[in-house]
Amino acid sequence: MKTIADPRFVSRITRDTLALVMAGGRGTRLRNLTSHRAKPAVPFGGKFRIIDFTLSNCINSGIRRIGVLTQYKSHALIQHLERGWSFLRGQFGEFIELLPAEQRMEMSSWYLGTADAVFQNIDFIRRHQPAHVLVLAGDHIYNMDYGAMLAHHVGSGADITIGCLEVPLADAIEFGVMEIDESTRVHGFIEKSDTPKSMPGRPDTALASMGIYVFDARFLLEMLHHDAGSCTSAHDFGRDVIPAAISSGKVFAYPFRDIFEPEKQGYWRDVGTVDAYWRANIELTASDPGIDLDDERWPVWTHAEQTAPARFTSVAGVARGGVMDSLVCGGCSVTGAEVTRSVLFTGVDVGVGSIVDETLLLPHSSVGRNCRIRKAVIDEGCHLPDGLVVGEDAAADQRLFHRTREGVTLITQEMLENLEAGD
Ligand code: ADQ
Ligand code: ADP
Repeated sequence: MKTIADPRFVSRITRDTLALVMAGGRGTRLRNLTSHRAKPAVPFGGKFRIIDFTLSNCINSGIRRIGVLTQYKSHALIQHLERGWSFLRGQFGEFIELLPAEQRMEMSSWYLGTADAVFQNIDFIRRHQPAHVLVLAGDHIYNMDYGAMLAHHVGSGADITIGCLEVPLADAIEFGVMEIDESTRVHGFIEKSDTPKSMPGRPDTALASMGIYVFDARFLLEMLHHDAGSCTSAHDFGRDVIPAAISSGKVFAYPFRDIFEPEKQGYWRDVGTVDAYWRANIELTASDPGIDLDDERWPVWTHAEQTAPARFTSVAGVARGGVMDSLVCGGCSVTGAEVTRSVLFTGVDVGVGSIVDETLLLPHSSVGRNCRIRKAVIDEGCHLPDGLVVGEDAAADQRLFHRTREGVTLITQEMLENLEAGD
């Protein structure tokens, strides 16, 4: 690998990079949480939305030319980006531009796979003439310095560099799994195999793709043209483009490390299922949460609503009350209620005599009086009626709401409307 003598080496590469954030997938495994919004727009960690983490990584890495590819139910996502992410307005060539799926005249379909989504924006790439294109997923929670990955890409002379991490073999069926040699060159890549390969000498671990790729811009355009002409392709990076590139070009892996403690793998969460989403949020309430949302060296940007301070009120004659091991955002109000190991997103109310435990209350939801809510995800704007009990009777939770394999109950506004209507 080349030695990097020039101190401006990385900054020059990040300036020559165009980032494309794929934010169009539906995320069907998040069930009803994505019936009205795209997965990247799902609220996370109290005051953020999932896409904030990827966009913050770009900004913090010095990448300031960003296109966001939207498609499925993009209204909430677009609104969030306009409110929170419009500070790069094109001065100095810096921008965050929304690229909605257009039904182009000669094509009746929307984006097919991820590679097609990029192919449809080929003019956008050409216009900005980047040397490198960084393709990112808008639906993971992690802190990553893309500058280090880009430097690795340029240093190794790769056509494509794939971000990768070690995952338990049992989880590997959900990922693209790769085989690499000592020089980190990739020799095999299989997308979501039922029998994923383990790492050499590590039978319980697989090397998974993070679904993030650095492409040499010219190579990307060639690959996309080639893929677009194929009638057998699903036009997907993981299924089609990466395997084809391994035979025609140089593909390298970049092992994902913690930004500040490079000897260990960094924090990364795929919040693609209700269980994983619930778990990643609840983890934030631990004393050592794995990701520091308050690290000034790597801030997470967002659009935050203007709210009053959170309010905790005691009620005469009500013994219980208090909030412990929880995140509570602005505009919340907890009145004579007990909240433990929970995340109260912006503008949440918990009423007198209620107990809330291991629960996510998404923005502007509320819990009435004398409720007992355990291990639940309450969607935005849901108002739980007085006396509701969740998390104690699995059969009832399953009948009235959505109950996951790991026993998390998801409640949405539609489900509550059905409940009121007596369904
Ligand atoms: P998945 O995340 O399952 O696997 P996919 O569903 O193709 O792959 O989504 C990738 C990203 O692109 C997501 O952020 C999604 O929202 C977005 N997206 C999907 N289709 C889109 C479209 N048509 N337009 C715009 N955006 C779109 C991928 C890789 C695996 C890897 C995992 C890691 O394919 O190899 O292991 O990510 O999570
Ligand atoms: P999951 O993440 O749960 O596996 P996804 O819905 O993200 O499910 O993935 C299935 C594929 O279908 C993705 O490529 C996704 O972008 C695509 N997809 C989902 N919904 C739509 C839609 N409304 N229009 C086009 N493609 C979609």
